[in-house]
Amino acid sequence: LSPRNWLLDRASIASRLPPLRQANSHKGTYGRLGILGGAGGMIGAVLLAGRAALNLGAGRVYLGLLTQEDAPVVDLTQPELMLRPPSGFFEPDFLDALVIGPGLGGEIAACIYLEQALQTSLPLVLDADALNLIACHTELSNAIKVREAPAILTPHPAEAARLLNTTTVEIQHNRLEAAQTLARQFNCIIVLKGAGSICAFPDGHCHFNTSGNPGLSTAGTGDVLSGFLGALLVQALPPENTLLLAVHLHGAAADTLLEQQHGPVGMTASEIIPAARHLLN
Ligand code: NPW
Ligand code: AMP
Ligand code: MG
Repeated sequence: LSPRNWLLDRASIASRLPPLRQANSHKGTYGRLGILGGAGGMIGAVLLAGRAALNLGAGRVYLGLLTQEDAPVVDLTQPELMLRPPSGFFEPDFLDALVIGPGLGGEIAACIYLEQALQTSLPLVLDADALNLIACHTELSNAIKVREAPAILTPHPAEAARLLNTTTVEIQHNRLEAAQTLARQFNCIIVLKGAGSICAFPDGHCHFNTSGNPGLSTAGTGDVLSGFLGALLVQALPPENTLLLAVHLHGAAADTLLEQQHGPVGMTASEIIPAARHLLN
């Protein structure tokens, strides 16, 4: 650790929490989030992100699914979520922030929506297949670099390897350097996920997360993190605070489950959501 690199622990998030809710607030006070992804076979990724966003306090959450066939029109377990055609997400003034990538896939429609997302002035969370598309298309990576609005990129080690044109093993051997390179290269905020996630900023400073456990090593936990990030962005938390709070809370929720239940085996992404809500309130 150097003076520019800090541990991200419980004490460091205390000053980064969103303000307490005002008695006369309404859903409009807490923002409108769009989440775009969910190609065939990966609809669950968007549903998890959407449920995560609602439970961390987003005022309204809209889900845009890429899948054409047999697409659900409502989430019967979480009917508060609004499922809409993704094209409507780009109407002027419809959203306050956009998460794009969970289960997005790599089809041409995914590429077109990502290009549109990068052209907006919305704060963005770029996750999963959005990162894989950016790794493959120079025009998309250039579009990020020239954006002025904030973007948070959330690669796991394999996604980081694709972005940096290297291997997962190399990333894991040089995690700090990889996170810093990505932040500088894209001029964006980065979380390089995995045990001890590293949050890196374009000016070179980093935070090492201390929460979390191997119970999180299960499908969908990254999708939940992207929903947490989106929820905090639409509640107007500054992007740096959004990243640090969401990353720490996500791991801390898993730690609470580990303490309260029988161990890490069989922990699910869905269970992280109410545990994080409980910690935030
Ligand atoms: P290995 O196996 O070690 O070589 P992919 P994905 C590596 C959606 N989902 N440390 C590891 O590589 C996502 O949103 C949908 C080291 C692993 O095999 C995406 O859109 C779900 N290595 C899409 O699926 C739930 C690590 O990465 C490889 C690592 C594909 O995303 C699941 C996998 O990466 C999923 O979220 C670590 N900490 N973490 C749903 N319910 O709809 C990862 N790796 O090939 O990018 O696949 O992450 O599953
Ligand atoms: P993804 O691979 O996109 O589903 O994201 C997985 C999430 O779980 C990330 O937030 C990781 O940091 C977290 N995670 C996975 N495995 C571990 C682990 N062994 N310890 C701590 N966090 C983990
Ligand atoms: Mg993921």
